[in-house]
Amino acid sequence: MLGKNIVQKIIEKHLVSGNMNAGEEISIKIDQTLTQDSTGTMAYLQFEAMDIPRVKTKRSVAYIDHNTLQAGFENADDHKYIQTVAAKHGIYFSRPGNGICHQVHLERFGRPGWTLLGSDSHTPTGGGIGMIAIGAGGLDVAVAMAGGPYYLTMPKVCNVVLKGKLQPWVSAKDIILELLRRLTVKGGVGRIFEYSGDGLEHLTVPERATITNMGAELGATTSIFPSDHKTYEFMKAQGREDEWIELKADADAEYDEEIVIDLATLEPLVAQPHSPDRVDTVENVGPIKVDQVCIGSCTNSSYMDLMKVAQILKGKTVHPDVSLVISPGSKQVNTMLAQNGALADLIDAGARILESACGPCIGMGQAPATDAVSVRTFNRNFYGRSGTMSANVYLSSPEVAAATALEGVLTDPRSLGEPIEVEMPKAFVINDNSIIPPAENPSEIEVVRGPNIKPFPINSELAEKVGGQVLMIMEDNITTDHIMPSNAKLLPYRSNIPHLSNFCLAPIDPSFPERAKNAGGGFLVAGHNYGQGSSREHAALVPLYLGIKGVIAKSFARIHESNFINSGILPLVFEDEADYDRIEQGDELEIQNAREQVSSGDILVITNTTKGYNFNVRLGLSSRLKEVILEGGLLNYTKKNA
Ligand code: MIC
Ligand code: SF4
Repeated sequence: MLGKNIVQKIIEKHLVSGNMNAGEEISIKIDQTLTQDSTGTMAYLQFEAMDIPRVKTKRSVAYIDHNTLQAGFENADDHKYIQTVAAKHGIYFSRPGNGICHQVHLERFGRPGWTLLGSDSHTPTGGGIGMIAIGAGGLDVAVAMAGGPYYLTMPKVCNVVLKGKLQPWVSAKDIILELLRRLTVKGGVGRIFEYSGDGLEHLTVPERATITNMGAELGATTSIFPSDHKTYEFMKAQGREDEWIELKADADAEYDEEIVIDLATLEPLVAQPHSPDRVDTVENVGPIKVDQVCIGSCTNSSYMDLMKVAQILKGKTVHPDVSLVISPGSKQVNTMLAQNGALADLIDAGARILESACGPCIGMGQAPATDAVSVRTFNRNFYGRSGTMSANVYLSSPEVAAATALEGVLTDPRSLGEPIEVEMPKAFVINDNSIIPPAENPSEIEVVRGPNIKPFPINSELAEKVGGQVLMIMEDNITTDHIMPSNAKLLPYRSNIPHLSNFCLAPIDPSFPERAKNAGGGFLVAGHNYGQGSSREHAALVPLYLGIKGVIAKSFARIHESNFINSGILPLVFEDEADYDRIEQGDELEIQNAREQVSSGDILVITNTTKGYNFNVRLGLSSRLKEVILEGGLLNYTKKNA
């Protein structure tokens, strides 16, 4: 009997169906769920539609962290809805101001060896504490809350061996940027990254979480670290040592792949506009002039990160041409910075302190000036995401960001001299008074639905003949920020699909929504990795609302593809990539006998009736997923099989 790696150990314990062979469909039991407010309203509307009185998970938490700019009534309406629906159905509610879901979950709820499903693509942050933590669409999370298993394709497990120790001023962010440099934003698709090696000895849980967080940018299913004495130290400092278990790979564990990183050779890195994998050393990119520096987000807003920043800024002044904004990751981080005086150091240096929330990371405020350069400790620098189309966003470690804020140009922190040391606190300040437990008498709770909460579209069963026009042809790596942009003006409408539909794919072609409406829907065509980035199912629900029947691409990003299936939209892959070059916008396509073609095999024939030729596409789904497609989506399927 061969030894097991950590991924196999946890999945085996949670396996509901299938075999753990890479590429096969499995389903696993989910211990915990998390939602945040921008995907949460939809997830809870879907949960309500299932008619289950109380969640069946061990712990479900609803966070408010995205929509905290309340420029109108919309966001506050959503908060009220989520708070009341949570109270009624057995869900813990993390109030606005308590922090970013992934940071708070790591501090207060994450447990080694458990599974977590979250309606946010950075849920893998929990891998830093030894969880199998996966991002999914809201409907999948709703099903998990209802006690259903989570279905996924068993990924390959890649062993990432971290050797040695980082040099001073090089940090965890540089490790994950190095992986992005090597593997690109598609390099992790179909994989889980499991970390090992003597380098782990020098990485605390929050640093490990920075790495697992940004594994999402590799397209990975998730990433995970062992649970060792460093994990114990962190959990003890969080007053949760009784929840710790040891978790390590067997000495003879096998992996599908291996990558080795010699930590001592890494240098401070940055990802250049507009993709997290356009990585180079700070030194090579050079001292470009910077207008804005943002420190925070679920990637780098921990106590340790901000203490480093405070030490760098202490007694100095932010460069006059730079706007420095800082959003601490949680109430715990904020309180501790305030108590030990570091907050005063940040304010004194000229930093603008924002509330503990996603903020500028999702374009909720702090949009940079025209043509500005913004250096951010965040995880995504997709085109337009900052809220300013002409801005150029770079991603870096907190050390690079702080040094840059002082100098006004992109700065290698090694130029600051003597390295700084920040110790993990022996005890974090614990006060969970912003986490409201569910109601003891749920029947007394009335769920509050403001006028911003509109019904969501539900597909009907797949038709015999599926036809329509090619409405748009797109290149590789289109993100969900292109498909369904999020910014301070749009994010408040996450419960309002009709309103959002006016902005679908607008960053690529502003005329798209109107063209789609006039044509009564149709098909989209795309290159590789279509739909990378966010888990937002709005990037599927809005196209559904616009009548999109199928998307034909060279390949899809994992979460986006399942959001399509859950909505009953066909995610079709070109059998021969040369066919991508033959199609033109405006061509009429037709799938004859669609139901039979979907049921009977993996290859479907599409006729281009404008040009008069047939081509093949692949719909390589399990028989269960084919049923979901035939029924017109997961909700219909779940109801039918309940
Ligand atoms: C993001 O980072 O893009 C978000 C906003 O957190 C999304 C969720 C969303 O679109 O609401 C994500 O990563 O899943
Ligand atoms: Fe929030 Fe940004 Fe993290 Fe998404 S990536 S959860 S928007 S902080």
